[in-house]
Amino acid sequence: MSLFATFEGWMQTVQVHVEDALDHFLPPALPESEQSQPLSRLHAAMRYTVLGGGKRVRPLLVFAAGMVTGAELSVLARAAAAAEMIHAYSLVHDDMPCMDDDALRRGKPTVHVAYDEATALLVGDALQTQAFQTLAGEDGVPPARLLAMLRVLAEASGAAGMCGGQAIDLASVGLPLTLQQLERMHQLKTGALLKASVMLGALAGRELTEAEAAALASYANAIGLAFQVVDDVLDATADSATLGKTAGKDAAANKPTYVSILGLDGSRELAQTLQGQAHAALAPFGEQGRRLRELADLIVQRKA
Ligand code: GRG
Repeated sequence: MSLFATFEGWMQTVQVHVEDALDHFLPPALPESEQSQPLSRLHAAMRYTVLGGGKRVRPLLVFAAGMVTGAELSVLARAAAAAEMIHAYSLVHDDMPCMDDDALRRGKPTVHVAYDEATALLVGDALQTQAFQTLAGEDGVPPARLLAMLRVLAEASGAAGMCGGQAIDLASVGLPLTLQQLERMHQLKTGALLKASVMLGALAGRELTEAEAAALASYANAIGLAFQVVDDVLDATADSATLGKTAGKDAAANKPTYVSILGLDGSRELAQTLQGQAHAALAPFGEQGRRLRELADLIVQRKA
């Protein structure tokens, strides 16, 4: 996959690789014979959840970071599929009535609506373990490196990352959070998995120096926050058809957001500042950091 293709061409190539990898690593579609019916329904619901939708931002970050360290495409495909499975599981659970209670995701009925609540719960559980099974099956990196990759994904997904952030989010409805508290929540809820995607891609290739690892972490922190700031702006300004999910939910649920604290202009300014920080952090990587730089731009300029 050439570094010198256009960004759009590179993105399309990555997205095809990722779609193939997800199709391959998800449990297969089963015939609906009587004996296999419950399993066939679970497999179908997992495939409904993951395949053919979403912007694939986390897989793109995995592949872009892999270009910095010259990682093999097959290793990146597994890591990207694993990160996307964790993300997809979090969306399924987040949409359930006991959490954010939403009926629309990626332009389709959410899993508990298309199937039922118990299936949605199981889809999330099974996708989470499938992610680790997928990554653990990699034999193209040294075992110690693979262990480090598994740890990065586990830490980002669990109580110290996404689940912890979700707990803070659920407890924050109607509360006047400070900017610092809001930032902490998002660092965990969405930032941790975005950062893990960058680190997974980088770990898939050559050894990083400490300074390089710190530079990548700083890039990842900036784009993780920028992603959320832009999400809040879009939630307040775009329509549901464009977003493929219910727009205006945060205000309706009385949730603190960047827009509620900084206003629209202040939020847009912050997103641009974070974009600048992300670019600056990539300086040591020169041309190898090009795809990461372009992804930072995409995250800040996206319209959905
Ligand atoms: C349920 C454990 C658990 C965690 C849920 C990530 C998350 C935590 C909830 C998602 C809620 C939400 C809509 C957050 C805003 C930012 C975000 C993660 C948006 C969805 O990610 P995108 O825009 O979605 O990358 P696609 O569909 O493009 O993959």
